[in-house]
Amino acid sequence: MTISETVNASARSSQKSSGRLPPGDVEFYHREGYALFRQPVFAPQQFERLRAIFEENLARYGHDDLDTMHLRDARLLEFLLSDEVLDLVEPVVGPDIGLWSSHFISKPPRVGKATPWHEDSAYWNGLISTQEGICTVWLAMDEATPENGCMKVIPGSHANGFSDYEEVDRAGNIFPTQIKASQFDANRAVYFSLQPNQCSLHEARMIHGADANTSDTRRAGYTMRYFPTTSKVHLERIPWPHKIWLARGRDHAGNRYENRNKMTTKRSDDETATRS
Ligand SMILES: O=C(O)CCC(=O)C(=O)O
Repeated sequence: MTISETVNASARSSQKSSGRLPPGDVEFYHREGYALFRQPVFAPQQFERLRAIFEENLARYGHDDLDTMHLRDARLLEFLLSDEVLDLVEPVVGPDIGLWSSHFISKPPRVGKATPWHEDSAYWNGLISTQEGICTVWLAMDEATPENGCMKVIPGSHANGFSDYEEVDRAGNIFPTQIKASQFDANRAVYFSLQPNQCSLHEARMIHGADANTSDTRRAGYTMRYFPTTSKVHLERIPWPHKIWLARGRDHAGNRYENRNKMTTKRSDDETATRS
């Protein structure tokens, strides 16, 4: 284990599981690499506001250009930095949380491409000091089913994070590569059917993907991604313009956050923590 992995592990083991995930689900997440939250994440009106922002951006940019939308539309930060989401993330990431990224992944009816089997960690290799502890909240914007291409995962596959990949047909897939079939047993896949405003959480090293949308209904999800701030984000190595936010707690790794000087932590409710 590297030093930063050790710090991450100890941050997690000392955390309270007082958030929105029951302790059993937290333990399941660490063992299997994912958790399902089949309750409304946001209050109905708040979710409708998020959906309206999503529809506006979809109409403006199209299905294929919705990555890191919060860098273009600051209204999304209300949701990405909300207690509703961070209270789900804290029990698995720990008390000190950074906002790593976000992406609306929208698959239109009938023509939506597949998300090939992959590990997020393989795509982020070298951009952050460790992939351990990074968590994605996948919020269903539409109902997600096996027919319209809901998320699918291989339980317990988050030990490695760097499988062998091969090229895949770009026309039918949203990424250019997939994990070689010999590396895992696809028959063990678990499909995440979700209602709108419910979510799943998965660990960055988890093997996961989604089938093409062969149904008559759209499948859109909002991926909200978080890292433990014991990890160092190498912004200078990220080959696209990127920014990170301190979402909760404090930094341990000398990261440069967009909101570094204006963070109010939830834990110290009345206290505004000014950071230099
Ligand atoms: O929504 C999808 O199709 C895939 C999502 C995904 O790969 C992720 O959240 O990391």
